[in-house]
Amino acid sequence: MITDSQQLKTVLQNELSVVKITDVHTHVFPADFGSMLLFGIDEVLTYHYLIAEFFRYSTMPYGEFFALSKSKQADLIWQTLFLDHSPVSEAQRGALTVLRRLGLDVQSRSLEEYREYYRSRTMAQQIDTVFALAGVEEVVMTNDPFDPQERALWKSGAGKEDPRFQAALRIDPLLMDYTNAYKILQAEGYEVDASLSGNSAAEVRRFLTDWIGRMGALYMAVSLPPDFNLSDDSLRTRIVKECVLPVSQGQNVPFAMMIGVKKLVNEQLRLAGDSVGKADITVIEELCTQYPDNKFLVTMLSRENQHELAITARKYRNLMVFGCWWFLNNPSIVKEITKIRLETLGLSFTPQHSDARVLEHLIYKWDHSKALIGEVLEEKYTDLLATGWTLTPDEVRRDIGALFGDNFHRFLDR
Ligand code: RAT
Ligand code: ZN
Repeated sequence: MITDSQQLKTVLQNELSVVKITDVHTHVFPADFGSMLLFGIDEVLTYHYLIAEFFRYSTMPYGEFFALSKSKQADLIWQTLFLDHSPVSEAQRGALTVLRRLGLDVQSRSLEEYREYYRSRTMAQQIDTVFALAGVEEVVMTNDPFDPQERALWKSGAGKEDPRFQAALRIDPLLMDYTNAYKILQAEGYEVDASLSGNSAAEVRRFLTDWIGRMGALYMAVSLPPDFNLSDDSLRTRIVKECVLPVSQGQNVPFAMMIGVKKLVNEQLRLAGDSVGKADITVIEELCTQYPDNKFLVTMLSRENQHELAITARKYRNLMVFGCWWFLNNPSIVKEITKIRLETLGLSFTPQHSDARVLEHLIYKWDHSKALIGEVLEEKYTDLLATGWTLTPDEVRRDIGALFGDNFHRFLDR
């Protein structure tokens, strides 16, 4: 039985340090994907979150920066974002958490010393080290069959060896750029046409089913603009209704929607050039109402959508809310959103994913998130104990397990 606040703190810390995390959305890959897995200090420093921050200070022409080698870009970012200014932003702090947890000397401020550490590391060793430090048991990747490099890897049988890496079928091109995507389907032997007529919808369903099977995908995913809706008669609406939803239901593979991205508001920043807009929650209500036998995983990018998203999840058990996505992954906002969700949904959601693009991101994203979620849980358990309710360490373990993976697996029901 937990009897006092000190004991509560200790139990929480212990459980958070041993919980085996399922990271439900990342951009990392297993070793047999070779160069698609980004790792190392230069990759950490050239994260697109940090590139955006670099250009807050630098007047360098964008093209000049992107023409540099990765290590030269990293040199510039280190100088500008770490040496010339104190690294107080969340992404800056993240890079330092990575160095510290890898056992490197943050005080030395020596990028060369950090690079030296990597000279003796293999990719396979680094994967083991990072997973252990982050407390991550498995990650769900972002797997794009429209990417020629990735498509070839899957077809050659890659991606099946390491069970720590689970697949998610990413279908942005199909929904956001059908006029080009259909050509790729055609080249792959699917009988589709530009206007989705005739047998096309059935062929798109066949394509989705084939790729879910080939990857063993846990869910299908797409990132969507703030104005996403299904009330128009666009090709996107038709593909969602005639292809994605039937396959999603038939294969018991949820449809994950990540809503609220304004793509490339500043094209010159490339991957760092996307922004955020407030979306309309109505589309989620409609989907959950009209397709009660479908399962939806949803995260939204704007802070303004978070309360209504939590309320919507109260209405629909076929909706699993997940993560504090991208621009929301700031400590102040993670705490706020996690509180809203706990107060609204109890423990029936998935509070965080890492969105790691570089292997070592797993370390900082989970270190920081675990601490924040732990603080919110401490507050909520303290309020609970004040009612006279009793709590055991086993119950705390159960609750933390639910938040960091069990809810997701239960929702998948596979
Ligand atoms: O957070 C990010 O790195 C974004 O660029 C995207 O990856 C986003 O999470 C996505 O999956 O589209
Ligand atoms: Zn992502």
